[in-house]
Amino acid sequence: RGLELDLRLALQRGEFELHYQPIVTAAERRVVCREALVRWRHPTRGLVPPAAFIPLAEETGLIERLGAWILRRACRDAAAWTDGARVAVNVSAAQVRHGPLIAAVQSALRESGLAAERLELEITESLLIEGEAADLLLALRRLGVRIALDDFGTGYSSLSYLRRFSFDAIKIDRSFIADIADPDTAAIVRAVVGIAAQLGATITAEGIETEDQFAAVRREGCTEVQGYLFGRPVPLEGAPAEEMRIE
Ligand code: G
Ligand code: G
Ligand code: NA
Ligand code: MN
Repeated sequence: RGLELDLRLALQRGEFELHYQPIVTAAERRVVCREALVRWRHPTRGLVPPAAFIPLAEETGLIERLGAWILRRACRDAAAWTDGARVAVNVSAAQVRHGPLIAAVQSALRESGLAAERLELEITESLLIEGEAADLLLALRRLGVRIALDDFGTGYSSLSYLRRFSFDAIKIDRSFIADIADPDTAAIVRAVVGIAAQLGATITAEGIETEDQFAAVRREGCTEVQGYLFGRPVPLEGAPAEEMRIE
């Protein structure tokens, strides 16, 4: 496939960039975290969204090198932030299958000097199905990085994962937020907020687009919020023009 060859070349040429979306406190709208979202600046196709190349990177195993680059870039960017915000990096199940994630996290932290507790890895329920998920999460914990359960509520057995693993943050999937005007959905969000509080996890509401949705999640007790209402994923201001090579 043409795109696969392009992807290999893109890794060599450094055509990837990270955009960041803020996660803010519900109380004061203070930025406490920025989620890194990868984009491919293709020479002819323009800005390619991750849905168009992450699955291919996973199938071909290129996700190992791409994932390692994303971690290094995100940690290096965050180390320069003066507001002390965390950086959140998405990690897919295939990425875990294809490569030594622990080593990539360790070297990204070492190289950047970023404090481990400022790195948050966002994992989905599908990653937890992997055989070695428990060992992996334990090893990451020992490094001191934070673990967030992403898109909570969309998997097959969300509650059983909460019982087996411990998380620093739970991100309620944006499908719940889109529907939060419905009293039953609001009741589910309220219950998840209660569970997170009992487990000592931060609760983040994703995909907030309107003031009404923001008011509703605040009412239900969400402490951190993310969505177009607060900011879209954008390149860092004054992002260095110089490219960081992918090894
Ligand atoms: O940014 P956008 O909404 O187009 O992202 C679409 C999907 O791609 C999301 O599910 C997101 O988690 C995933 N994604 C974005 N950036 C990364 C990344 O750096 N690594 C991985 N594994 N997935 C990513
Ligand atoms: O799967 P994950 O939660 O990592 O997906 C993150 C994706 O969600 C990003 O690609 C981002 O562009 C998208 N996103 C972030 N905020 C909003 C929002 O308010 N509305 C919608 N529809 N998508 C959003
Ligand atoms: Na995410
Ligand atoms: Mn999510």
